[in-house]
Amino acid sequence: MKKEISTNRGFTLIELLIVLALISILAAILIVVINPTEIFKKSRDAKRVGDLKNVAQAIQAALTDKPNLGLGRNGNTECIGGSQPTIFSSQYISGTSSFATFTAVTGSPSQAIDGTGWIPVNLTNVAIANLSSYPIDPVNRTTTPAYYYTYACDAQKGFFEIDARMESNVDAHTTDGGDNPLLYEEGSGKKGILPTATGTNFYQNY
Ligand SMILES: [Ca+2]
Repeated sequence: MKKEISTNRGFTLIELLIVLALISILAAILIVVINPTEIFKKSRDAKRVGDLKNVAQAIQAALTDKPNLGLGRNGNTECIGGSQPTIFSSQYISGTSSFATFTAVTGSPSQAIDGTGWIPVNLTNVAIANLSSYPIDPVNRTTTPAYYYTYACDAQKGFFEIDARMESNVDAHTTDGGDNPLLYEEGSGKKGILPTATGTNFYQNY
């Protein structure tokens, strides 16, 4: 009778320890070569660019479908040219901006697209605009260094602008076709239509 020799031998403790040591050395090398903090920053910046492009395209499509669509609140009084021009933001900002007539939005931001959200444009009955909620910044913080989204509109011209601040991809601040070298801008009002969004005009706590 042929004797079967088992080759299914388990690892010894020493072998396991050696493998674990090798894995930890390789992980340490990877962390040195690839900075995970920077990877996360770039990932959040990619989301910011995508979010702003999506919102701008949704509102632009809605305007094409419904040219009289309100871009602000209260009959557009909170757009530029109205009696209470407002900077809407994805995170609560207290106080006012340095641009005298601009007042930061107050209250807890909502992502609703029915006109009650942090962006006041009501997309509820606009089938062409395929957006389920208004995105907020992945950090969404208004304390220094602040990262949040802002929105403003010019009702008379029918223009709007949505801005974000990049953590790593700061080149996007100057290659977006807008007029503010400190923010990433999207929307029909990003170039010379709305007041230049430098410094605290559109953004606080850089
Ligand atoms: Ca810019």
